[in-house]
Amino acid sequence: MAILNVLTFPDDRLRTQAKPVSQVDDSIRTLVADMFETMQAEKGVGLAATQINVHKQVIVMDVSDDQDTPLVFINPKIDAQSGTKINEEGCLSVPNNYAKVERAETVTVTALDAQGEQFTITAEGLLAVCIQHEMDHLQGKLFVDYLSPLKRQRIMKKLEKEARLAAKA
Ligand code: K1U
Ligand code: ZN
Repeated sequence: MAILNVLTFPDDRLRTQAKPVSQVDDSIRTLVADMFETMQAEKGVGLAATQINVHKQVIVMDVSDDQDTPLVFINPKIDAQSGTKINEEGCLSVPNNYAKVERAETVTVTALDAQGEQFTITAEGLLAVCIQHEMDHLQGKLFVDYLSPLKRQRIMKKLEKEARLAAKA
């Protein structure tokens, strides 16, 4: 297993559209294992393959308190959604920045698991937020895209400055 580098906003590679997985094989299961290790090392509750510069429709997630309920979504599709709710969001690709984003309150998603088996889940709360956030990543979209241009620009300048300082150190 390996801890992989997480791309940081405004890296253009985060804007790549992920392609569907044609076969869930051992190379995908290795990717999934590496993504879980990376997510846990970065103390996140979700991770999309886009964030580690792999442009395949693969998401890992664990929103449980004890981090003992791993979920894998391959080629996810939203079948239904209802309601709206505003939640505070963060992102491992936009470190140390949080903002309120409006999303569907409940979503029903169909995807493949790590064995290639199809499953359907209806989610609400943090799981619903996280599913929508990670599915956005696969489309090259970030939570900062829901903010005003001014707020987005401020976050971008701050992260660019931090990256410059880190490169000098
Ligand atoms: O996509 C990512 O970068 C992971 C992201 C998922 C997410 C969590 C909550 C709302 C939207 C998206 C994170 O893991 S953010 C950091 C985090 O650890 C966290 C945030 C909220 C609750 C619990 C944990
Ligand atoms: Zn994110």
